Amino acid sequence: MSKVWLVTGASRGLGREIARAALDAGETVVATARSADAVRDAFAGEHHRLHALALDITDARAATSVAAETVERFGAIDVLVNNAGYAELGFFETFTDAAVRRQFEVNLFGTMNVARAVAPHMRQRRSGLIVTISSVSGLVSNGGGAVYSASKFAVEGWMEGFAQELAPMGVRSLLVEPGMLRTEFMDRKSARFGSIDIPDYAEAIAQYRAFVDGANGNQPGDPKLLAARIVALASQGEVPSRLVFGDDARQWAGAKVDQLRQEITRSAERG
Ligand code: NJP
Repeated sequence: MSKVWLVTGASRGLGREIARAALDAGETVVATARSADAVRDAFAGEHHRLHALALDITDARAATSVAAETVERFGAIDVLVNNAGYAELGFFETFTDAAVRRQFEVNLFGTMNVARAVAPHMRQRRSGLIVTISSVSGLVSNGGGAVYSASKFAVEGWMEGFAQELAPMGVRSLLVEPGMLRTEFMDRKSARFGSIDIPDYAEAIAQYRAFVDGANGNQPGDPKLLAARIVALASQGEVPSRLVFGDDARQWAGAKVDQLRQEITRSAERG
């Protein structure tokens, strides 16, 4: 029987590919973004099992009504894909406090809003899967990515614990940590840059922006492949708790684990 998927951030990028892959697998998909028209345009009459709804994830009430409307119309939410997000890129001191808060408002609190709206329904049914699109930047932080990483580390910390709370009630969790994916994530349409000029950082920031502009459109990760992996995993009885996707992500995450392990050992030696 067809399952019901609720996907956030489905107007483009990874969310759109996940929605497409689920539709191609025969599922019913409620695809959301801030504008329902943007979602409809992205799929342009492709599927009768696609239902586009407007959802700005920073609006907790809207998240609750989208979850309720989905359950009322389709009887269930089997899979939630908490995907919507964006990046504040640049050096920490170049961000206003408002920009840092906006990053958390979307990536952390927005993602929590949607989970909070859907989890009661899944608990009640003792069934469901929450897929959270985090990032390898939720495991590793680098200069230029401190603010984005802070939001994704927070997502990791929250979801790692919340998953344990949900597991006894039959609700499963998959945290996804992709490396760099060919989406519009690094495009000026999605990414934002720090706005405060600090001469000490000027040269490093110029290099960082050149890196971002050069990487935009040339990222190694294929969002279609990741979408297919997620849809395949969702149909399995046993879902892993994490999916680190891409050679770049596995390298960075592996190096971080090695470094942590060394530091833990050295900490013990120091007494
Ligand atoms: O980015 P992009 P991705 N409320 O810019 C939506 C993570 N990730 O697909 O409302 C609701 O092509 C926006 O919709 P719209 C990343 O952190 C990526 O790459 O129309 N929706 C659009 O559909 C994020 O969590 C990479 O503007 C909101 C979508 O989000 C996820 O992957 C690497 C919204 C963004 O599409 C998808 O990003 C990585 C809001 N307030 C993790 N704000 C990567 N691409 O390299 C934005 O490790 N959206």
